[in-house]
Amino acid sequence: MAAIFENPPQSGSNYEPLGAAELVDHDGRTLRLKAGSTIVEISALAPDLFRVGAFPDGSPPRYDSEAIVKQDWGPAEVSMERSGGRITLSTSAVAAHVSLDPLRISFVDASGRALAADDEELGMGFSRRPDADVFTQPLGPAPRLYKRREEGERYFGCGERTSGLEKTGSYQIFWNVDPPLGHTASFNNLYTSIPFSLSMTSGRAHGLLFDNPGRVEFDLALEDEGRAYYGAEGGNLVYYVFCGPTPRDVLDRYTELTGRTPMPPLWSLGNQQCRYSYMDEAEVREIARGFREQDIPCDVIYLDIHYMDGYRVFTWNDERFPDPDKLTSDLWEEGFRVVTIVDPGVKVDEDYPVYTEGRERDLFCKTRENEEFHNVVWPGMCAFPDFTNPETREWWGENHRALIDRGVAGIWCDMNEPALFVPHGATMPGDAVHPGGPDGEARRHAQVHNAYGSLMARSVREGLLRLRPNERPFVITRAGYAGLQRHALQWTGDNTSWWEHLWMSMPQLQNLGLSGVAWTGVDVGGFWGDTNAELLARFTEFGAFQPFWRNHSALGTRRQEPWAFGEPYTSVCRKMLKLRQRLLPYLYSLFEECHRTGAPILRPLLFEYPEDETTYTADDEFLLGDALLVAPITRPGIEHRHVYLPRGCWYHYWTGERFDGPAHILVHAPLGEPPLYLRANTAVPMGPDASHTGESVDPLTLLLHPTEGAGESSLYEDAGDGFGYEDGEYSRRTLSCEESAGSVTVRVGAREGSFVPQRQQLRLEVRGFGSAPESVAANGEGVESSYDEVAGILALPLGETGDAITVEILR
Ligand code: MIG
Repeated sequence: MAAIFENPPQSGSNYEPLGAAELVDHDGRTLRLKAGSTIVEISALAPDLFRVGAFPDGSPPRYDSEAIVKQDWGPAEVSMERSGGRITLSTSAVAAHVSLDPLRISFVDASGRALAADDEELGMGFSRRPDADVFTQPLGPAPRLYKRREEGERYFGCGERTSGLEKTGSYQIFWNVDPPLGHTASFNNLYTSIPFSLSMTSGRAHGLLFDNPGRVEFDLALEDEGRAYYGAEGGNLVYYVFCGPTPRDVLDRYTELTGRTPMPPLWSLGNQQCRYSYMDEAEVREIARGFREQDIPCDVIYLDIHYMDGYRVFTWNDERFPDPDKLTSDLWEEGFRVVTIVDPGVKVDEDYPVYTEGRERDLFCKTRENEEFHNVVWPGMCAFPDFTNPETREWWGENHRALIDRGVAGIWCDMNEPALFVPHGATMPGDAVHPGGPDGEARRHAQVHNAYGSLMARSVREGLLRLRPNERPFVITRAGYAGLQRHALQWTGDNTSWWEHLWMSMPQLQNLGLSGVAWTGVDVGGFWGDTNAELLARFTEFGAFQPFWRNHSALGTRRQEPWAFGEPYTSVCRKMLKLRQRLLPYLYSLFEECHRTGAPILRPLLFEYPEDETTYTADDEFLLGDALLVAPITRPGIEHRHVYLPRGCWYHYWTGERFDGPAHILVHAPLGEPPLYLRANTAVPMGPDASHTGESVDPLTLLLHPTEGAGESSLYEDAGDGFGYEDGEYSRRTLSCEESAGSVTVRVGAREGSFVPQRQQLRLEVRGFGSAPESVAANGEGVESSYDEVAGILALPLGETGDAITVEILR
């Protein structure tokens, strides 16, 4: 197999920046220029979003991409000015300056901040390979883009990465692979590629998406600290600049362009248990029983590859799982859903209809000699669906009937880099052919490689929507490309049961969140290798706060169900999983915010406190929404750690102790009490104790720590599944809290939307009272409240009518 083309980053051979350009045409929003035989277009899509495309050798501009969901941006208010050798394209927020000789593009926002300016010397252009062979030729010239690094500019994002949060001074490769037997912090590319960087410059953010699904490389001020390089092996030079100025603005616009995370079914936020594999029906039932006996909440159990007949996708192994219908319906009675794994490899087998049908309908990938492309994965020799073909996607989606009709609730897409076994750790060669592009155009694998996983996930989501139109699909993917968030959640693949990987989970998930992928999780406990009691307990202390929570481990490793190590570890896991269960109303509200605005659920501190540069390196702590700060213990035998608290007032969740940020503190965190801080005046909605999400809804508690000042949050609810919320069947209430001169005012806004929760009781739990309050009134009238002297907690019932409630408390 041909080696992947080495694209030397900054000092490559045969690189020629585009030279002098002339204006050919312009409409309301786009400048069209010509530099030699290259067409360059610069478009203002929105006041803070620009797109640049360069198309060499007379090839026509095109922007269709698996990453992009929004092509039509409606009317634009853009003005164009020309003076001498310079054209300026201005929106209300940003001006794009284009110097014509040589062609260089830069952006300046209304505050005068320069961002994403072309490097004066290197600009953008193409590198041509005289040595192009059959493998590289279809890719054409290699696009390159060089941006000046502004003073103090620091880089983040880049999707699923190993190592720390900040990516300044790093080299990033975007090429989906399945690293055999796990990865370490020195690995570069993993399963997913999101060629997007988020820059922070003195508190202000901008982003750059380099939209090319082939092999892409970034050099973020490594070789030259004065510039960043974005380049690909071939294909288009198309990039988008998101001007911010806050990280929230960047993510909002980025997810408008590439798609938002869909609303999840509520049950999928519950605890989930997996293993490679629960081998048969008896074992699955035993695990389910274990959760209920141990009084540990759980909503989902997984079936890994052994449920299939000889690993043939869309089949069942009759010996291990003789009656899947009965199994899934019995589990359902106990409050469990079943999720099954699906791999892309289809066994080459004349007696297997999935294969013969795929072959007859010509839905598989080909070799360059136009034969069916084969390689070995679990089932033995396999063919691989050409997911670029809409017909393949529809067919693949339809095949899920074999699982859905057996009561399976969700689908887990694995091995979709695609991962191949020959040679070990391989993926499809770059010269393999995807014959069925939507435009009837065949593409080389190298041109679409990183999109393969997203396209598979897309076919599953679309298939589930056709099979069960009234249910929200639950789809997990391992591989994907920019925009994958609109099809599936991402789990980060095969980590190892190491303390280092517990720590690394944080920067991994934070950078995914900064790259539009907010519904994420790592394998809790670690996948490869044997976990141990303390590691599992500490992993669970962290994992309870992930958007997607799943404990998963590999074949042949030590068991790691939450009760695997006995006391005190089982109790720690139980406590954390119960806490997560109680946090679901809060988490669900965050998912809705994410669905609406692209704001990550698990956030780096810099997302909320961009002006505070101390947060830029805070990669061993994170925020869940804006009300909770989590700082897990990630070392063995340690009970103390440093925590950075950003500005504002924070309360230690377990002790109620108050801290005023910004501050560096040392915290005591014995097993079972991971450092967790509640932001003052920000209500956190919490449900009751429950063994799974369907169990109980009463009461809903608004947990609050008031202090001098004010804060706001919100509670979002809907049916928890289905699409009624799109027609207004949801309930949103604002929650605000204000304290001044010893008087606390809590307001629960009137319900917006037509959804009426089943619940009967809403209660307020106000913490931090040194003595019983002098008076408590709701809507002007005295109310029964209870005061717990030891804990300093005041609790009172609030009516559940949906009307606005104002509570006044005098300390
Ligand atoms: O080659 O299906 O990342 O979660 O348990 C291993 C077996 C294939 C890799 C996935 C892992 C899963 C395993 N799969």
